Amino acid sequence: MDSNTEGNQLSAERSEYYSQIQKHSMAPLWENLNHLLTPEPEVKSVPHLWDYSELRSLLLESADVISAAEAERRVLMLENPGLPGNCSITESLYGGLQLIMPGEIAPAHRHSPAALRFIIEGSGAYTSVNGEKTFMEPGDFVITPSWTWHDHGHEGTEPVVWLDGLDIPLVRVIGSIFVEHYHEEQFPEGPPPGDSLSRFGNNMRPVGVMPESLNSPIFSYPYNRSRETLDKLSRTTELDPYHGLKLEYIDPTSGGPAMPTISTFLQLLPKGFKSESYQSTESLIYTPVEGAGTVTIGDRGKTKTFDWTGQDVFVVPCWYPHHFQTTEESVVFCFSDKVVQEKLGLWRERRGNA
Ligand code: 1HN
Repeated sequence: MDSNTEGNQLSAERSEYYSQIQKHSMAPLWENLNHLLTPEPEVKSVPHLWDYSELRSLLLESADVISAAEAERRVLMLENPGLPGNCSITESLYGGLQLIMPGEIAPAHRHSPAALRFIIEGSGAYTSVNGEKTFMEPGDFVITPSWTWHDHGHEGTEPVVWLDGLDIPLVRVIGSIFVEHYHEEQFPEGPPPGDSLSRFGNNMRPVGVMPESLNSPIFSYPYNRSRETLDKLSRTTELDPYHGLKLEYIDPTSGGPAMPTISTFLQLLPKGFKSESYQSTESLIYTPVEGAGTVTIGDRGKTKTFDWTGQDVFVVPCWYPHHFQTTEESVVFCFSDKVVQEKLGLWRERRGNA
């Protein structure tokens, strides 16, 4: 018997054995070890950009297809091309563009996954979280913590669009998904708009009040405040070669991230800035607010460069080296699963190509 025949016999024997053990819901680790443990992360999601100027009219058309009330939430999900059918923009996070038209109401419900909103266009719409309304303007960052009642409404005159980010894929893998519908269309009105921001958003807090949840009690971070901060700091702060001027949204009562499962950032990249190559294990979803530039994502030979401008959305998956180059002064929002990875001791970064 030559060695080849011997090999074939061996593999026939093995596959017979594998089908025997499969009947008992068992599988050989030795056939899987190499793809289970890779020297570096290998994720299915791929770098991708959604060009808002290209998809805006399709998004607005969804208002003719279905009402917000019928849809419950009228959202076009942004599905990563590497994860089709998964309702995921990256391995751990969900992204979608939500449209609300004047006069519409998206009815009250609550769920265990947490949500963030980043406003893309329009004004006059609000979201209510446990009865407190927040009117939303482009560039505002708004949080809907896990298991809080929320509904959306629109008292203005133009379409309003925001980017939804949820930790659904992460919560789903754990299994802890719950949803409940409120018995009326809207949750009863509670504190006046802006109440939480006055209470906790001015570096003070009411005496005797201890934070009750893992979430920031400020659930709206208005763009005008964040933008002004970036503007002031950019005059006095040395730029980070990898991040430009990057600020994290925090919970003022703890100093930690604003949400327990999603990290959120706003970043200024001056005109003509070229960042150094950077990679980290967090999967990032970006949406520029102002300005324009490019992002180059990937390794040797397999790089992709995307042109971006305000309102686009793009993804940098886990462990992809990337760098930015701007043609205008730019402000960019991004969110990721960094906070989860840090809590689990899994987050890593690599600066430069070393
Ligand atoms: C949801 O409740 C909202 O409340 C948006 O606006 C997107 C995606 C999946 C599941 C629930 C919202 C959602 C969602």
